[in-house]
Amino acid sequence: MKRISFSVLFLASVIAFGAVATTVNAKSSVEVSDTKQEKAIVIKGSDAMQFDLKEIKVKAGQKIKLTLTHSGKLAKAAMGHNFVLLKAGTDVAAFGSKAAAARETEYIPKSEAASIIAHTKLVGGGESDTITFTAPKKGSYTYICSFPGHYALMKGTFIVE
Ligand SMILES: [Cu+2]
Repeated sequence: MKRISFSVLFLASVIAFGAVATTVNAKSSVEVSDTKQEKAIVIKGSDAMQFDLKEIKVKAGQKIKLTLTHSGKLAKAAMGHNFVLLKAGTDVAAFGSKAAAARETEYIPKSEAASIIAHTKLVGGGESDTITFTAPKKGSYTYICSFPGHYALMKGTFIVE
């Protein structure tokens, strides 16, 4: 009698465990297919030293295809723009001054590579550049244009949900 009730209990727990495992599997597969969807973003930089987007929202782990377009007419040397996504906790002012001195690498300072998640190349009027990268973990990140003097105005928040 004792033996029978034990095996019934065992069987019940196997069924219960199986149900939990199925639920977990179903949920993670939904999340995976969600983040696998590539997100296309187009951001514009103007001759008035402005980005048209002040905020970009994506999901953690999502594949991002970002295009920066210079909607103006001014040359790269006078009004160049790039898109630089910085790691959380980066001192934007300190990064900006290092970037301003990195003219030979189009204002992407090699010494600060560890602070950069992704960046486009520098573009002039009418040009564009597209990059792909994977969204970092949940959080709030800052993106800037690192052309000298631009980050004060050309700055936005990259929100990962
Ligand atoms: Cu700029």
